[in-house]
Amino acid sequence: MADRAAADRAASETRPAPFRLWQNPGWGSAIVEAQLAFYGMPYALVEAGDIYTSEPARAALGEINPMRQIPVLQLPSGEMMTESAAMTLHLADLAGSDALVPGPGAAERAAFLRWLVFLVANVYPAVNYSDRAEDYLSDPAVVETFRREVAEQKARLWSQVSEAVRARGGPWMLGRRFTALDIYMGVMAHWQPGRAWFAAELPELFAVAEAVAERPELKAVFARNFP
Ligand SMILES: N[C@@H](CCC(=O)N[C@@H](CS)C(=O)NCC(=O)O)C(=O)O
Repeated sequence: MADRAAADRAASETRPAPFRLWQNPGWGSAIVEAQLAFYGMPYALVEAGDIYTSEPARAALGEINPMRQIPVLQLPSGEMMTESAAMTLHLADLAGSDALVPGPGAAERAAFLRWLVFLVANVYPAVNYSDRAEDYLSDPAVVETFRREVAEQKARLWSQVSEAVRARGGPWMLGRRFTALDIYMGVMAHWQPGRAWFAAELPELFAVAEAVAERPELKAVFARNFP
């Protein structure tokens, strides 16, 4: 709780904050919040509300993101940005740092880009389709079958990620180098099919998720998002 209070204070003390992040604790916005904290960039948190169940919350979010998804990040220029992978690359540029995003000359660069896009283009949609199958289908009779099959596909996708991580030998997603991919893993391992599944089925990925939440620069953000 002390960690959580410290994170809340850190986020709200600087007014006006250069960055504003529309978020809900534990959702995909945590991936971006962790990076803002990592770089020491002052930010304010805006609660998006339960956009799964509340139409007013969805409508309000729709004003700034037609996808009605979080994260949404307001940049110091006032520009609104969506898409966590784009934010990941842009924040590294703004920070002038390769601490989370291997630079063009780095040996890990190609793999970093590959798996960043894989996570947001393949795994993340499978999360949305299985969590919210009923919103994507007009025929209620097929919802459960669709949900189950997408969940199976998601498990296969995670297995692919896991094989790549195992081949690199750990302790992080890309081997010895810590990157923003580890932050993605630390957040996404909290989602369905759940931490017990990751621990039992894909221990390499679970180990990354456990370790990232313990990193001193990220501990407060993870404690706030996953109390
Ligand atoms: N491609 C987007 C995906 C964002 C996303 O799907 N966010 C989820 C929350 S974790 C969401 O807002 N879902 C609500 C919806 O899709 O209706 C990203 O990487 O930022």
